[in-house]
Amino acid sequence: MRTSQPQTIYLSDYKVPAYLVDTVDLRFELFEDGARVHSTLAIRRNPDSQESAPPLELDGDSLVLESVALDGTALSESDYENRGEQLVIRSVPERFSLSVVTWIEPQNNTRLEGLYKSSGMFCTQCEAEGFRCITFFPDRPDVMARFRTRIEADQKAYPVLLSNGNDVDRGELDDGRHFMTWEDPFPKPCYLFALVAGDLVEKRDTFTTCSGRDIDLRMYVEPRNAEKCDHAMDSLKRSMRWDEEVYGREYDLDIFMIVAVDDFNMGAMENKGLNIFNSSCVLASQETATDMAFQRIEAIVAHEYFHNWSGNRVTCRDWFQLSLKEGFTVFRDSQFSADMGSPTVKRIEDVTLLRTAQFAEDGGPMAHPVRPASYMEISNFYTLTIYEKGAEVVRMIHTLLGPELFRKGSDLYFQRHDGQAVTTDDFVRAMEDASGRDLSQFRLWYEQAGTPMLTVSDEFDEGQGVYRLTIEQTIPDTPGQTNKKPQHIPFALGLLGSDGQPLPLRLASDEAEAPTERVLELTEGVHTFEFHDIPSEPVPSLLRHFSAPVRVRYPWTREQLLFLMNHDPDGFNRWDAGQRLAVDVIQRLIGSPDDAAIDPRLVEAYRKLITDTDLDQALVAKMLQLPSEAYLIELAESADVPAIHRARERVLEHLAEALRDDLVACYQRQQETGPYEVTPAAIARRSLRNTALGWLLMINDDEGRALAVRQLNEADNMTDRMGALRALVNSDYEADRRQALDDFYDRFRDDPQVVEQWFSVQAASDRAGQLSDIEQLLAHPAFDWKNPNKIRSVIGSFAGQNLAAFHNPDGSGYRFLADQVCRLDDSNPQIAARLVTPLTRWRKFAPAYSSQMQSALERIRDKDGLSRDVYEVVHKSLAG
Ligand code: B3K
Ligand code: ZN
Repeated sequence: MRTSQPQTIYLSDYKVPAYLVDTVDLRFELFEDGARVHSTLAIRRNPDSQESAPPLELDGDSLVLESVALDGTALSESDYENRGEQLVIRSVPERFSLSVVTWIEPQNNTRLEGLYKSSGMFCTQCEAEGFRCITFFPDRPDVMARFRTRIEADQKAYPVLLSNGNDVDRGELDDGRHFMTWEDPFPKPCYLFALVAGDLVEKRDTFTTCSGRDIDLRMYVEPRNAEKCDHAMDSLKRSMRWDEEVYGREYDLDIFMIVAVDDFNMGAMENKGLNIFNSSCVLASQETATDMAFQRIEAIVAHEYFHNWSGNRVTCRDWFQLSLKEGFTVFRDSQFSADMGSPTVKRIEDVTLLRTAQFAEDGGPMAHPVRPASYMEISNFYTLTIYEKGAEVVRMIHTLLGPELFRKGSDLYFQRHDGQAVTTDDFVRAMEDASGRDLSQFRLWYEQAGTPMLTVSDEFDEGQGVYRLTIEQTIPDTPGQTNKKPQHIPFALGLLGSDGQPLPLRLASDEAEAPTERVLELTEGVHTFEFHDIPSEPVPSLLRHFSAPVRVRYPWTREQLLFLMNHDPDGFNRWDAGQRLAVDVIQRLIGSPDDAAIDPRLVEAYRKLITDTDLDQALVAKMLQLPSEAYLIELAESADVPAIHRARERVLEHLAEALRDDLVACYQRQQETGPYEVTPAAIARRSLRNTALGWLLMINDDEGRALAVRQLNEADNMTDRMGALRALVNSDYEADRRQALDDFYDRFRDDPQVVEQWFSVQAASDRAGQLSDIEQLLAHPAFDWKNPNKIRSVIGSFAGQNLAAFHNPDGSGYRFLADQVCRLDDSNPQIAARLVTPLTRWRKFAPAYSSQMQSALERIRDKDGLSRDVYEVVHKSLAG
């Protein structure tokens, strides 16, 4: 817990560590009332450090210090200073061994950082600064050591004892206890340390690497989850193969382990050789997990596995470099998912997240560069900017270099920095050195926050056959940053002729063979490009594949958007044109009378999507999703959420009424024929069917209702069951909704992952998730204040997805959220700080809302003993 005013930490203050640790020898004695940790460190002065005879400073948090010995001699209390958060020994030799014994209480650890208990098992989470909650240590990623770990525990309660590396010893002890010793040959920062002890079942498989080594793959789960491991195991093997084929990366240890735990602050953690997962991000079966969950699990398993190279073998010098491993690894997992499924759909999903949530972050009070210059609490910087924008930055390098040079660059990066803790700049330099390209201006993407805005205008000179495109870039001010420099932006585009055919893009009139798509490189404030031999006024297809994380402003007409929806060879831009058209229609309706007309062209465009079975059905399934309320808010100047919600619902209802018969036909056409599969085609089928169902229930269609009830009872998979449940929950059929929810709960009450979905579908619904309903969910016996998934599925879904209810004009939603944040701040500050996010956006909303959001933030600010996590978010949000 915080004892003083939180301090700001600056990148510019970085100093190399004064001492290095070569080896760490750990012995854990695990008991029900606590754990004793014996640590012996082999320490030596860092030859690169300029300091002369610096004191040894070790980090610690919530530790009871039992003893300290230097080179085997016990130190007395006058030899060291235990400042609580630091253990300082003023004078130490050049090279020595330090033995420290600490006592900790995992059973009372509700922050879920360091060593804690979850469903009766011991587990750890050390990134970013959790290792200091286990023992005193220089808890920074540029101190890399070889770890040896002995775990001792009761044999019956904890038959499985795991840590990083290879198991080298095991045996029995007195009193029914046993031990196991693990040794990790690869030096690693302490944030990658992990320990697990529990009564778990083991699932085994093997993988033969490209050089012919057999790797032992193991998953450890609670016995009731034994049947839910296959998908993750298959995903792991696909990831291992893919990383060999696409990046030339082979796995290094002989064992790779995955453990599922129920109480976990985030999705998963890439500890060396021992990945720990939130149960909801690894366990799946057809009956209990939706298609989305299957895809998410595959992506997260891949992401954590890929970290073995991008993160573990080559790690971060300091936490300002977090995107070095996260941005690159998200880019790698998105390439993997694209290869495993539909690349266009994957791109649409990534861009949707980026444009709604990351752009909002980049335009809000917590905006920070991909490489931040300062922070108070590093846990607050595991953000969409570090992860998703960071991945977009790597993607742009890939676009600028092309796949071959990019691969040369990544090979050089891994070879040059293997075993080192490095910076984002080292990554860019490897890309430069391998490709010969100058990326100095490109580096601004790491330094400047804010989403660049590209304003595009064009003119067509019919006489000359020249089409001129002018692109101006501006980057908005963000906290602490003004007057930004133009960035280096790859801008992919194509031009379509009046017949819908792509035109050759001749940048010079004498260019013979011209491509129909080009990547223009923007480096200045304004650029004008001329395209020659253009027969008639073209329709531009701008920023294809979303080639840069920017906003584009161009005066599209609805005709142009409809034309692009039908003809653009870039699937992503077809989808984007549809989104822009729908946004335009919805925006015009906001605040207008209920009988205002809705453009019939939108209806016809959607009719074509629903009825034309020759179209790519996976793309169609995405195109049918109207822009979300969150995205419409992001686009608004001063958002009135209930008005946005009404306008969007009116468009949905209008579409559903006009297309009613086509929707029923679409539903019937998409019936499942074969066994359940998670392929793009099958996912699209289920998505289309469930979209049709949802729309029919929006208009209280009795046939739709009957279809939903039948689907709910007969579904053989969770996607269809959840699709029907969601449709009923969001409908006006109140009795059916209640019945459906009760039946569903009775069927799945023993499965926490499904109960989380059950909470979430209600909390996110404007029909079933009014504030009084949310309060009832919090009082439900299955709700658990210690379990982050439950908190997210009720409170997070309400504030993040049930936007009309959260933004109730009476301010009750805001006060409710503030109260929950204050309550959680004591038990789990990381989760509390995440939950504040919707309030931090107060400047986006119309004054009646924003003033009440500010009051809610003030209410949190005034809580006694506020954690550093929440302090930082709340103070930055209220500032300025
Ligand atoms: N590296 C972890 C995230 C750790 C978050 C710590 N607050 C998971 C991941 O990104 O792979
Ligand atoms: Zn990661």
